[in-house]
Amino acid sequence: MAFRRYRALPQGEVTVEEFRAWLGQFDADGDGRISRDELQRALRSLNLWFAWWKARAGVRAADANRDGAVAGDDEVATLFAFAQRHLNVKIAELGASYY
Ligand SMILES: [Ca+2]
Repeated sequence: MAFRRYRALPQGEVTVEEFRAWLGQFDADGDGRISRDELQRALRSLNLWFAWWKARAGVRAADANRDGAVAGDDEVATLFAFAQRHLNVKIAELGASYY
């Protein structure tokens, strides 16, 4: 995939809905799941360092059913929490239930 332009995350605080919408554009094969490769592309678009490592860590943290991808509301919510802790994404309205 060459120089496709991705929508950036909104500036300032990000809600889980915004995060999910942003993440969805990296679902290259459209299967509704974010694989490690797809997450890596997402993190690269944020100009994050160590995108490969962070994608691996993010999927590992969020992939509750161990199918190798982030899928479903619960796993996206966990990834969202991971992004807040490790990727310096500012998160709005993060409920205690995500922990
Ligand atoms: Ca996918």
